[in-house]
Amino acid sequence: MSTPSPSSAADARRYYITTPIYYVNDRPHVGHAYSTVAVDVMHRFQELKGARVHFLTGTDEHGQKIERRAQEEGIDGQAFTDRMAPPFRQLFDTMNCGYDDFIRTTEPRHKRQVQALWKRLEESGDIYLGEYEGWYSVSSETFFTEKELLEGNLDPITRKPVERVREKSYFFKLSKYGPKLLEWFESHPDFVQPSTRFNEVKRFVEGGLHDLSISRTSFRWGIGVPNDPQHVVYVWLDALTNYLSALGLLETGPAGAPSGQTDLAHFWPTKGTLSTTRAVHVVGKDILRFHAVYWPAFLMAAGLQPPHQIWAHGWLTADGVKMSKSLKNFVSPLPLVDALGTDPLRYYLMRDVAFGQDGDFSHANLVARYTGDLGNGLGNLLNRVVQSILPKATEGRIPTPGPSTSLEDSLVTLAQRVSQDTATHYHAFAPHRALESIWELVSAANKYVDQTEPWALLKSDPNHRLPTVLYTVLESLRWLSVLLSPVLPSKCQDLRKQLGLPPLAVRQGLDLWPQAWGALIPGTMTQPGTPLFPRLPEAVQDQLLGAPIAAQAPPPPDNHTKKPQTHNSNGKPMIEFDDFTKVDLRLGKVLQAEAVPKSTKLLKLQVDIGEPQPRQILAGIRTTYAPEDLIGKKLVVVANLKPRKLMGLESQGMVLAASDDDGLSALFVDKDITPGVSVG
Ligand code: ME8
Repeated sequence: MSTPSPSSAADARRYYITTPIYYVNDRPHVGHAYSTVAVDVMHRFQELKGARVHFLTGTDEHGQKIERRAQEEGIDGQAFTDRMAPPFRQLFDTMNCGYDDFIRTTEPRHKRQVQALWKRLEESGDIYLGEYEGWYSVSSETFFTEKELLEGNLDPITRKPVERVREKSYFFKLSKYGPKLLEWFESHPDFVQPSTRFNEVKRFVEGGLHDLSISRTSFRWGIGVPNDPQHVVYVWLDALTNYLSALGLLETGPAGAPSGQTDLAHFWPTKGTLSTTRAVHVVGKDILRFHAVYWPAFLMAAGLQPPHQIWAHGWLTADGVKMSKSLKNFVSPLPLVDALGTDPLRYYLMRDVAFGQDGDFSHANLVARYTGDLGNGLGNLLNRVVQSILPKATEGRIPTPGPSTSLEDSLVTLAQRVSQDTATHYHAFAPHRALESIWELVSAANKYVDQTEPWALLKSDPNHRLPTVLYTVLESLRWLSVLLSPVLPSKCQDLRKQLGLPPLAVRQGLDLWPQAWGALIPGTMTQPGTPLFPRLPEAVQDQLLGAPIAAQAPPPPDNHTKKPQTHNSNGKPMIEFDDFTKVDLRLGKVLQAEAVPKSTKLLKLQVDIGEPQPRQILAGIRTTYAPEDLIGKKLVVVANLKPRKLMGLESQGMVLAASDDDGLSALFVDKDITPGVSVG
């Protein structure tokens, strides 16, 4: 039997892991959940291995983008950000992300640190006053050179228009740090992951660095530059400093010496603690340059150690285009959590997209992973043994195993290999690989049940072979409850409870990773509960499968090169007149309307569009219209859309409606026009 082993010195280290801090210009979406869940997975893995972890996330609340949004709302920046920040925290709570700290850049603790960092950069002689003239993108709060822009002076990432700026500005002597950065890259070959991204960073620095404008004078919503209140600190210098502020690193003490400060300050590496302290920033690839070039240069100038690693993951995309607040082509995570639960969404995000690469979000894959991997794979394995057989075989107690055969031996060997592989993959920030590896064990254990047929042994050999078989499956499930816990934290607690095990209790210096077979104690009472992943009701499946991605968006930019404009400002592809005439838009009159049972959104309409029989059309407008409001109304119908099924009912067209966050409005016609006439 195995007992948890004290971890090696390397695992007993401090581990500081951060997400980006997110702009609060809009509501959070599944992309923000993605980064934060990924960091949560790594944090939970490191804790299982006995590390002392500090996990930081938060919100980026200054800058012109936020100021403009606040002005649109007619409120000041503080009131606006106070309203916009909580949904981010709530989303991360809903996603069960166990962050240790949530920092907001409007907090006094952060402002003090930004001003302290500024003073250090000034003391090192790396700041001078000048004038900036060039392009600025408010949507990504970034300065761009002319050649980086897309056709039509568009930001290469957000595709929003950039603005010409000319104003007094303080500059940071970034150009001076090119050689030092290249030296750092050379001596820290893992500084940026994945390595292909590291190559891009190196090429960028090798191409020569320009000094960086680090203050703005044309707006006010930011942190004042010490001793020059006309200027606010550039929002990226402000934002990056959050990683130090949360540790209180610059609170006191001379440059480069975190000593004498809070214990948290020891999470930032110094030359003396490199082997025991790791600081890792996980970011999306869109913001790698800020983290891998500007940030280490600022830190070097301030006499501080750069972080250990920057991990740049890929994007969740819709039709190949990054989901983003500015393009509004994103999926909202909360309805998915309502439909499936938190852990299945975490699983999908970590499994379906290779970490480091882009991946299209797919409702169909989400449902397939839930039903297949989770329900039929893991859930079924537990169910087959703990629910179905154990109560009959042992009255629910863990049996004492007898001698093993080659079938058990090979399952144990496989479990041991899977455990090692899984740890390697988590270590390497490859949660998709870790899960692939874990599912080798899920499948092998299910196959073992098929081969050993415990339900037959219950009759033929209940006292000899059956206990060994049941113990083997139960112990496999115990291993799975640890291996999977970084990704499925609450389902694994449930799984452990059903196995009669206590929750996993992480402790610094204690390695809980499964190593030796046989820790389940015979005689322990199991507690069969409800299935881990109950079958999805058909209505929920239909709703998920019919769910649209909020808006269509243009194809990805081709590495910042200029391309002819193929999309309009709404991200829609430009079409020929002939394409437009293919759509048969017709005036329809609503004859009957009724709610679709079990659907909160759908109404079933019978619409006269000038044909002998009315058309049955399902319209997702129930949240705004009662059926009786619609009878006799004339609206615009797409009459040549191929029929499709929603909630088991055929929809033979589509009703046009406009919607935003606050609701929707169907496109009614206000004159008495004959049903069936073309609209165009
Ligand atoms: O850039 N797929 O904030 P932001 C995957 N405030 N991840 C995505 C994503 C997608 N489609 N969309 C967003 C900022 N993200 C700055 C950061 S850090 C000091 C300052 C995630 O609100 C991803 O991590 O634009 C990306 O880097 C981050 O959100 C950008 O969030």
